[in-house]
Amino acid sequence: MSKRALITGITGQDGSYLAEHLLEQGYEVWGMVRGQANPHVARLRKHIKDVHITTGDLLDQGSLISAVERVQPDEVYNLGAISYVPMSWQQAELTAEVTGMGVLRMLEAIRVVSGVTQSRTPGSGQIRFYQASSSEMFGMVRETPQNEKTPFHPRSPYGVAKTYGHYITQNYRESYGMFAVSGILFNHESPRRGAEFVTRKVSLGVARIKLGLAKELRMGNLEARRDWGFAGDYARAMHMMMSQDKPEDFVIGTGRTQSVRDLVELAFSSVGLNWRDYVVLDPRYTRPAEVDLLCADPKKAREQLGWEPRVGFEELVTMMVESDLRLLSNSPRPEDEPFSPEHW
Ligand code: NDP
Ligand code: GDR
Repeated sequence: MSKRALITGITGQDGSYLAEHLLEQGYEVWGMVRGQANPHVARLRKHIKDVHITTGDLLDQGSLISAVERVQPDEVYNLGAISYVPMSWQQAELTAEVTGMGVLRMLEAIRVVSGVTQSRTPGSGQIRFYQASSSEMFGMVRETPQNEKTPFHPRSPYGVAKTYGHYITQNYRESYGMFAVSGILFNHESPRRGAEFVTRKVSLGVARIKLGLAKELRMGNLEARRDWGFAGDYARAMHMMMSQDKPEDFVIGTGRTQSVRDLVELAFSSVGLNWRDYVVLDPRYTRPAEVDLLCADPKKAREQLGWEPRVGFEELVTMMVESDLRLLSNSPRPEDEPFSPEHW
C-alpha cells in the first residue's frame, strides 16, 4: 500500500515541488487548501494532476482535525504560512496566528486524531509531522555558518512566529513522543517563487528590462547576504528527514553566501546588461530590522541524510532569468500570477 501524505501550503512554491517529489516516490498526495474557491488550486492542478484536495485553514482548529480525520495521512508536511517577511510587520498578529499558532493547531489535530498521550517514547505515534522552520530564526547571528546548535535571535514578527513553531514541534516530540521534525531551511528559490521575493523580483525585473517592458528595477538593501539554493533540492531534503528512524531537526542550505548585489549583478550580466545602469535604490524596500548574513552549515544533513544540493547559485539565477524571459515573451503582465504555472 502506498503511503499517504497531507501537505499544507500545497499551492505555494515548496508545496508544488514536494508534491511532485512524493508522487515520484509512490505516495498518495493530499493538499490542504483554504477558502471555498482558492484560485491557486486550478494553477496547481494544471500541472500536478494527481494531487487530492481537502479543505482547511491553519487558523481553524476544527478544520485541521477534520482534514486529518478525512485523509488519515501517514505523514503531514506543514508548509502553510504567511511567509513574506515584510508582510509580517504589516500583519504581525495574523502572522503569529498562521505561521506560529497554526503549527500548534496542526500538532493538536494529529495528537487528537491519532489518540497520542504522554507516551514519552521518542518517535512513537502513527502520523509523522514535518515543520517548515526557517533560517530567519537565526536572525542577528553572532556565529557563521549556522548549524542546528546556533542560538536563535529572530529579527521580524515572521522569524518570531517561526521560532514558536520550531519550539512547539520540539516540545510535542518530547512531551508526546511524536515523530515531529523541523527542517531549518535557508532561502530556496525557483521559477515558481512568488514575485515578491528578491530572487524572483530580480529575475522578472531583468527580463522586463531586456524585453523593453521596463527601464529600471527598484531595490532595497543590496548588502544583505543569503544562502540561496534550489527549491527542488530542498523538497528532497524534507522527505529524507521524514524517512529517518529517529525524529531529528536538520539545517538545509548550500554552505555558500552571496549578497543581493551579487544576485543583481549576475542576473543582469546573464543577459548582457550592466546592473548599474538600471538598479535604483528605494528606501520603501528596506526593512525595520534586517537579517544581514545567513550561511548554512549543512554538515549534519550531508553526513546523516546523504543530502547534497544539486543546483548551484549561478545555474539557479540563470534558470530563473531564462524562465522569466520566456514567460514575459508570452504574457507581459505576470504580476497577476504570484508564481507562474506556464513554466512548471
Ligand atoms: P509560499 O509563500 O509560496 O506558500 C505559502 C503557502 O501557505 C500557500 O500555499 C498559502 O496558500 C498557504 N497559507 C497561507 N495562509 C494559510 C492559512 N491560513 N491556512 C493554510 N494555508 C495557508 O511559501 P514557500 O512555498 O516558499 O514556503 C513554504 C514554507 O516554508 C513556508 O512555511 C515558509 O515560511 C517556509 N520556508 C520557506 C523558505 C523559502 O526560502 N522558500 C525557507 C524557509 C522556510 P494560499 O494559496 O491559500 O495563499
Ligand atoms: P527573506 O527573502 O526575507 O530572506 O525570506 P526575500 O527574498 O524577501 O529577501 C532576501 C533579502 O533581500 C533583501 N532585499 C529585498 N527583498 C525583497 N523581497 N525585495 C526587494 O526589493 C529587496 N531588496 C533587497 C531583503 O532585505 C533581504 O535581506 C525568505 C522567505 O521565503 C521566508 O519565508 C523564509 O523563511 C526565508 O527566506 C528563509
